[in-house]
Amino acid sequence: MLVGVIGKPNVGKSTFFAAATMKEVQIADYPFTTIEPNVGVGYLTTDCVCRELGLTDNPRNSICMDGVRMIPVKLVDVAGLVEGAASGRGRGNQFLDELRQADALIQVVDASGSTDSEGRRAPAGSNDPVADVVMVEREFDMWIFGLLKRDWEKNARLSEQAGGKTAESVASRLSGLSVSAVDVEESALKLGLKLDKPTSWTDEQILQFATHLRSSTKPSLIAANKSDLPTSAAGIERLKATGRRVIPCASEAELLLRRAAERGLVKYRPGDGEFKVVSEQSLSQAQASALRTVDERVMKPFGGTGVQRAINEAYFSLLNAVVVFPVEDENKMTDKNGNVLPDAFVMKGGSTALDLARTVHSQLAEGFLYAIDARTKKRVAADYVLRNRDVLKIVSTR
Ligand SMILES: Nc1nc2c(ncn2[C@@H]2O[C@H](COP(=O)(O)OP(=O)(O)OP(=O)(O)O)[C@@H](O)[C@H]2O)c(=O)[nH]1
Ligand SMILES: [Mg+2]
Repeated sequence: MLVGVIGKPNVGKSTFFAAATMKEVQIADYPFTTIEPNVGVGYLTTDCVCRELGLTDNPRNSICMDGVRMIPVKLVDVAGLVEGAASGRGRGNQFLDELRQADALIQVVDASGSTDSEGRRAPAGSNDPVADVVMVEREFDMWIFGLLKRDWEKNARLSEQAGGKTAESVASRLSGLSVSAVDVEESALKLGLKLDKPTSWTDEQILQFATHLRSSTKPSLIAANKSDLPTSAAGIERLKATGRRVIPCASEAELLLRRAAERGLVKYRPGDGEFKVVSEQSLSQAQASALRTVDERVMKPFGGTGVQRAINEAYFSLLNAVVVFPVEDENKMTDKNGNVLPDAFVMKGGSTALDLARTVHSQLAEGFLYAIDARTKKRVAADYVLRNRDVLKIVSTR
């Protein structure tokens, strides 16, 4: 699964990405700092099962930090998007192409309203963050619309003459966007559009259809960034009033805290609602003052920086993902080398025990017999739907 970071230029996408992945990337106060996409590994966090089971674990594919399991997940940060991007303005279509593979999107917004519609610096509070969200969504929709419109009439006539298969033909035109024929059918049904009569669809209907497909196949949430600035409070309220999923976010503060934690200056885990200074004496005056500001403007009013929360919600709320712990010995909760709770896998919502087997090893899936719930020692079948924090042993002939 892949989450894309999207938004207008200069809103803090790369700062969000850098904080989440600790990768060094270019960050600057002007539009189009990012040209080529940054791909990196961030973490999804969930309560580890080690404490509940009274175990000291030795994770292999993930990290356990004081009872919080951190599982690597892929993130991609792309160039900023401006009005007209769908028809090639700015970095245009190319970066939209880079988001094809994304399963969900985090739209970073400058909630403080201190950048204009093109991402140039502007007086704080002068720009409406809701307008930015609408622009970004519209460009995405126009891009899908453009893909659909290419040869629409010709393809529509052909599929009418052939009697059906319109859903397949539409899905194939959006290939790479992970849109299936079923997604196409669902969107058409919801909008009352006749798939057996595509020649009758107006441009307006095709655009509505593009919007529906975008929101159903690329679910998104809003990271209302720069929440540390005074004008952000109003921006966050406006964004929330649209009914969208909004998470107040302070990417710069998260980046500062993670770097300080890495250097041993503070105790802070991604997602924590507070941090502790390890020793006041080891901080320079500037560091102490920066940390105080983060505490006053971010941690106290918002209960956290929001970066980790945005990633977790993208997986858990938008994609209904679950984290599952496969083990080979369901009594000791270990792998064959005796590592306790070695792995944690992120699985799409609705995945089954057989899907888990496939993720662990294709041979395990080929010889799949059943799985054992390590907590209850009960057997579950191939079609058992995984639940968050399941600990399972897969029993296979291979
Ligand atoms: N006050 C404040 N400033 C921030 C925050 N996050 C980012 N910034 C600043 O916003 C500016 C733009 O940050 P970037 O991360 O480069 O933004 P971007 O969206 O990747 O920009 P492009 O790549 O040009 O589209 C920089 O000056 C950052 O320091 C934040 O949480 N609070
Ligand atoms: Mg950038």
